[in-house]
Order: sequence, then C-alpha cells, then structure tokens
Amino acid sequence: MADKDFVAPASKAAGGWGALKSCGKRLLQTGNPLAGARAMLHANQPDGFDCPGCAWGDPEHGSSFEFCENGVKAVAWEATRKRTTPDFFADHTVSELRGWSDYDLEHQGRLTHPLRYDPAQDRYLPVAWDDAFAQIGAALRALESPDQAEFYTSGRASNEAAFLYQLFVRLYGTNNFPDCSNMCHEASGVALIDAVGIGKGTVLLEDFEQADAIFVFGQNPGTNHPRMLADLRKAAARGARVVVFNPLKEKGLQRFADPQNKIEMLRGGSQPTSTDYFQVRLGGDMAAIRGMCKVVLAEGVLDRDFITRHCHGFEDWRAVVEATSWDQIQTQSGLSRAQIETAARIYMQSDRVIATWAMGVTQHRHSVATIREIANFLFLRGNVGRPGTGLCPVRGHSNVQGDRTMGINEKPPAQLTDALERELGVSLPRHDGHNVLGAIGAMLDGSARAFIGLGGNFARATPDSALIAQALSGLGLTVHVATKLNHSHLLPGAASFILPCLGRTEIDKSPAGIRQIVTVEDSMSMVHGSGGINLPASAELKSEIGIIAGIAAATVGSAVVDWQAMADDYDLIRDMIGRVLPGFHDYNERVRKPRGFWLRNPAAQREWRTPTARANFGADPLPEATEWQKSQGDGRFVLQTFRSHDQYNTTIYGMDDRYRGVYGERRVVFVNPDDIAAIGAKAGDRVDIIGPSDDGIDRVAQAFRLVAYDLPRGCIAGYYPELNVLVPLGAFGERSFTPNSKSIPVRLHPL
Ligand SMILES: Nc1nc2c(c(=O)[nH]1)N[C@H]1C(S)=C(S)[C@@H](COP(=O)(O)OP(=O)(O)OC[C@H]3O[C@@H](n4cnc5c(=O)[nH]c(N)nc54)[C@H](O)[C@@H]3O)O[C@H]1N2
Ligand SMILES: Nc1nc2c(c(=O)[nH]1)N[C@H]1C(S)=C(S)[C@@H](COP(=O)(O)OP(=O)(O)OC[C@H]3O[C@@H](n4cnc5c(=O)[nH]c(N)nc54)[C@H](O)[C@@H]3O)O[C@H]1N2
Ligand SMILES: [Mo]
Repeated sequence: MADKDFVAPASKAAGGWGALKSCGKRLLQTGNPLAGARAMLHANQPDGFDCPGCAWGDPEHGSSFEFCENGVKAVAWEATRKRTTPDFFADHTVSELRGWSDYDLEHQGRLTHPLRYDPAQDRYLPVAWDDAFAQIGAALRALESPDQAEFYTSGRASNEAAFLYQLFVRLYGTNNFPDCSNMCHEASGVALIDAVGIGKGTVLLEDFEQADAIFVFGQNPGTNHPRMLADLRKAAARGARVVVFNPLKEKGLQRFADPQNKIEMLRGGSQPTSTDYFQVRLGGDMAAIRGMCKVVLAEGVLDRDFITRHCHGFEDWRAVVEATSWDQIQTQSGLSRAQIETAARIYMQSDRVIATWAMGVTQHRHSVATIREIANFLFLRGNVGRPGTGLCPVRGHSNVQGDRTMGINEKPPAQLTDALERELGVSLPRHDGHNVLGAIGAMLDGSARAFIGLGGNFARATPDSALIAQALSGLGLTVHVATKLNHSHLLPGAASFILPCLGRTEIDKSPAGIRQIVTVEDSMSMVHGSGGINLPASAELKSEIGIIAGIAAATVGSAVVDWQAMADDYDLIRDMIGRVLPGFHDYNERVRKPRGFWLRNPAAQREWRTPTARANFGADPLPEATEWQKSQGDGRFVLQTFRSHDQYNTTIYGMDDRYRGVYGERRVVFVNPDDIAAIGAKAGDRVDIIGPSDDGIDRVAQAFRLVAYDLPRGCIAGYYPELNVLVPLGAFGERSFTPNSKSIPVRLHPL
C-alpha cells in the first residue's frame, strides 16, 4: 500500500522544527511566554523542578537544557496566566459547565480559591480554607466506617505529598487507595514482582548507551516520552538495533530530528529511531514474543549459566512454549513465522538487550502474562542484571512510581504497616482496600460514601463514563485537590469541595520564608529534588502537602502526627520516610545532590526477592483467543484508545495530532483502508462506534470521522478520553484489574 493512501504527515520525522513551532505556539497561548520559557530552562535541572511531562530519566550531567515538546506543553499548561476565579464560578452554573468540553474547562486557566458547592444555586462559591478542612473532617468522621471513603491519587503527587496522604488515610483507618496506576502500569508491577521480586524496571539511563538491541513494545514515545527518542536515536546511530512492535507506524518511532542538535536542525536532517518495525495485531505481543522464544530455544543459543544459577521454572515454561503452535502464534500476532524469525535473529545476535513497554502492553486482558513473557524472553540470554540489559516499563505520570514506593497501595505491604506502627505507636488497618475498579464498584453499590481525589480526573480517566458520573454524584462528600477545573469536579456529591494547589513549577515557601523542595522518583528509580521557580498562580493556593495536612488535622487530630509541623518543613516528612522506608536513609542530604540518588533495585543486581529466591519463568499459555480473534468473521473490530499528540491524559492541549496528520478534531477513528471499503464507506465518512452491550448497557460513540491509516486489518484506534464511553467496567486485566482500554470489541455503523 502506498504511503499517499494515508493521511499525509507534515514532515517525515518527529521532533525538529515542527516540535519547536508547536512549543512556541503553546508558550504564546499561555499568555505568559516568559514564565513558560524560564520555567522550561529549569525543568529536569538539579536546581529546578522535575518536569511534570513524563517519568523518563534525566541524563547524568543535566547541564544542557533537556528540550522536550511534551515538557514544554506540560509546563506552559501549568504556567498559564489565565485564571478560573470565583467570578467565573459566579457566572456559570455547574450544570452549564457540564456541557463544556474537557478542552474548554482546562483552558479557563488555574484555579485560584478554595470552593464549596452550593446546591441551591448550583454553583461553586469561595470558602475559607479552615472551614473547608473542618467540614471535610466532620464529614469523614461521621461515616460509619473509614472503608466508606475512597482516596484516589494521580501520579503527579510528590513523594512527600504521597507519603503524608497514605499516613493520614491509614491513621484514619482504611487502605482504600484507588490510584491512576491501576489504569496504567499495574500489570507491570504484578508481573515483575512474580518474575524478579520487585515491581519496577531494572535499567538505568546509561544502559541505553550500552545495549546492542532495544525491543520497544506497545508505546508511542514520540508523543508520550519524547526524551526517550533521543536515547533510541543515539542507540540506532551507533549501530544498535531498535526493534519496534506496534500496530501503527508511529512517526516518532521511525525518524526523529533532535531539537537539541543545532547542526541537525539547520540541515533539516533527521535520524532513524528504529531499525526494524513489526506491525503486530492488537493484543498479539505475547504471541510474537513466544514465537521469538520458540526460535531461540530451537537454536539453543541460551545463557545456560544464568538459567541454571539464577532462574526457576525454565523446564515447565519450555514445555509450554514447545506446545504452542506456530499457527496460533501467527494468528494472534499477525506476523509471519519469517518475520518472527528475523526478530529472533536480532535478539540472538545481540549480546546486551533491553525491552521497554507501555500501555500497548499493559491495557489488555492478558497483560500480566504478556509481561511475564517479556521477562522470560530476557532471561533466556541473561539479559537482566548486566550493563546494557534489562526490563524497562516506561512509566506514565512523572511520579507514579514514587507514589507507589511511598505506600499508595491498596494492598498494604506488611513491612510498611509494621514500620509505620513502630514509628507512630498505634495500630493501623491491615485489610486490603479498594483499587480503581473496587472503588467504582463500592460507589455504585452505595457502600462508598466519600471520594477524595489528590489530583487527576477520575470521572474521565475511568471506563464507562456515564456510570462513573452517576456514581460520583451520588456520594455524600467529594473533594478534589487540583490545579485546573475538570469534569470530575462537576459531579458534586451532597457536600463538594475544590481545593486549588500549587503546581510543581511554582515556588513553595515555608511559613519561615524558606523555599521548600519536594522529591520524585523516575522510571529508572532515580530519586531527586524538585523546587518550583515561578510565582504561585494565586496567593490563596496551598501546596498539596499543606492541604493534606489541613484535612488530616481536622479529621484525625494532631496527637499522633504533628501535621502542621510537617507541612511547615518538608524535611521532617523526609526524616520520617527515612525511618520508615528502606533505601531512604540520609534522605534530606542525598536529594540535595545534583542527580539525587538511585533507589537500589535488587533485581538489577541479580538479587531475587521472590519466594523461590530466583528469577521466575512464567508458564502461562497464550490466551485461548485474543479480542481480535473473537471478532473475526463477525463484522467486528478491536478498538484501542490512545493519546493524540496534543493531550496529556484527560487534559486536551489542542485539537491536532501532528505526527498522525490529523488536524482540528478529535472525533476520529483510524481504520485500515480495506476495512473502510469493507463496511461500504470511504475515508472522511462518519460512523457510530458501537461498544459491547452483553451486560445490558448500551455503549455508543456517535459520529466519528473515518481516517484511513496503516494498521492491521480488524484493528482500529481512536482517542481517550472521548472513547471511554465504550470501555466496559467489566473488561479488565487478569490479576491487574486494569481496564482493557487497548482491546475493546466494537462495530462501526456508517451514517
Ligand atoms: N504528551 C503526553 N505525554 C504523556 C501522556 C500524555 O497523555 N501525553 N501520558 C503519560 C502517561 S500517564 C502514560 S501511561 C504514558 C503513555 O504512553 P503510551 O503507552 O505511549 O501511550 P498511548 O498513547 O496509550 O500509546 C499506546 C501505543 O501502543 C500502541 N498499541 C496499542 N495496542 C497495542 C498492542 O496490542 N500491541 C502493541 N505492540 N502496541 C499497541 C499504540 O499504537 C500506541 O502507539 O505517557 C505519559 N506521557
Ligand atoms: N480509555 C483509556 N482510558 C485511560 C487510559 C487509556 O490509555 N485509555 N490511560 C489510563 C492512564 S495510563 C492513566 S495514568 C489515567 C490518568 O488518570 P488521571 O491521573 O486521573 O488523569 P489526568 O488526566 O492525568 O488528570 C488531569 C487533572 O489533574 C489535575 N492536576 C494536574 N497537575 C496537578 C498537580 O500538580 N496537582 C494536583 N493536585 N492536580 C493536578 C488537573 O486538575 C487536571 O485536570 O487514565 C487512564 N485511562
Ligand atoms: Mo498512565
């Protein structure tokens, strides 16, 4: 199929002038270009703040300005001069605002005052901080059981905020910690704990400089982790193989012009970011990897020493691989045996191999099994715990990994509870709490009565948007700690508060006038300090930590923990973290060093904290049928919901998806041209997308425009969050409970 059959991209490479132009436009739109540019100069720099864009690691010597379009957008979005003031809320009822788009809501700018919902007027009105805290505390204390409250976390919260939050919630008496990572990399955590004893990646940024091959499964770094592209590009330039598995030909994974490279920018040149590209079917990665393993096993080029000395379960797994037919492998992956052999040969010829993955792997029913297979694949040739090798789940939110380290976990690890009990001298709840799906279930059946959101946009990020809206607005109490207005705030319960907080780019001063820093942990387990440099968006704002401390003091009192003292001096929070969590000794001192410190990962040093004390092969069979297989012969498609180039999760920056050549709209669906013909339509026509209804719920996304795109037949794609109406609550990953946002069975009805 010729390229011209597809939507023509503006230029052949990702990054480059396009990225610069887009950033310039973005900075100007914020109305505060200077603050934005100045802020960007300090992002991911030792003396500045951690970029809120993504969780990719920072180079060792961060002296040169790490330029990234994603980062610029995220920073400019926060550093905007626009404000959503009490006047705005006086002008608009909540019912009216519910009719606005995600884009329009957040483009009103930063929230400036604490607000309380007034049902009589259907408006949010200003409230004094202390009144808000007192009323929230009273409402939480009035619940019959602490387990009736759900405490959500989005992954931007700093380590200190997350630690204080879990401390408060556990003292209050519950482990209900639904968390954005339940919808994100949960499967990676579950699979890696089984495989290597820790739910984190084993690579450092330096490993990318030494790898002979990097296998990239199910991610789109051109948009979501642009700084990763620079590392892939460097790897390809020095002769390493970069092998991509993705149903779509993502532009950033083909070529990338580095905006930091002046010569390249002048010549308009661009460098390849991958060397080999395999257009796997949705949900077909496990089959593709198993196929590669089958080839490696047959050829016998194994690291036998590693397998004997370090691994458990090899023979059982080997039997399962040998019993898997090539037929099934080819059907599920959509790749031919010859293609899989080519990829396997690259693997066998490479001494040092890294595997990376993101949402294209984690948001399926069999995600945990797929990630186990990625680990099996690496174990075969000893590709864990050596320089230039390793497992690399590429995290989403900039501190989603740190939040988990700090104890945001609905299954309280006994070690953490023990340590907290010792520290505080009280007993804490040990029963499991709710994850995201558990929390939704409890809201829907009436057993949950309160929702507190530390950031995020729960109602838009979760599946079955209509049901969630109903669930949230039926609660007795909803509280949102946020920087900007979003749809979750517009579903008030009986009592409802919006509490505006400082962003990471802003100066956070203690009452003594000392500039406070917070800390974060990136995808490579590097922990470093972050201090804002812009003036706060409003004098009324409090830090997330100040807000948590206020709610905590009003709810559980200050006898056990002196919340105010903690909020006045974050060093005290870090001191407690150092006493309670392993690896955080001398925390205050070590985070003030330029690159921070590495949180030791035992698996990266071949120390396996698993029940077998070894690295475990996982012997799951392939799924009996992938969603793609189930949809065959029935006129159905499998839909994945992903991000455009102009959004940050539910935050919509703009209506363009430059790298995919879509401009000015988001209600589009990407479909193979032959599939478009097969439904009797043509590119540009509109279709209704009909979701699953076997549970009695009708799910329809209306009037989406067909975009012809190079993807495997039967596999289609469109944007989240608009398409969340189609994601059923009941379809989630085995053991990960992550909604299957990358394989939803749908039909297309041309209009
Ligand atoms: N600019 C920007 N940056 C972000 C975010 C953002 O929204 N905007 N979000 C942040 C967050 S929270 C996260 S989790 C990450 C998300 O980062 P990504 O995981 O890159 O996010 P998605 O857009 O969901 O992209 C999924 C990619 O996987 C592919 N894919 C889908 N299904 C399959 C499959 O079955 N197999 C394979 N092999 N590929 C598949 C899609 O074609 C697409 O390229 O990015 C983080 N960074
Ligand atoms: N269909 C589908 N659904 C998905 C996904 C998908 O790929 N497809 N991806 C899933 C993934 S990977 C994730 S991580 C979730 C994301 O889920 P969330 O983390 O809940 O959503 P975000 O859109 O990142 O949250 C945006 C809001 O966070 C607030 N905010 C921004 N910065 C700050 C800050 O510094 N402090 C505070 N307190 N608030 C702040 C703003 O008010 C903003 O409106 O969505 C999931 N949902
Ligand atoms: Mo995410």
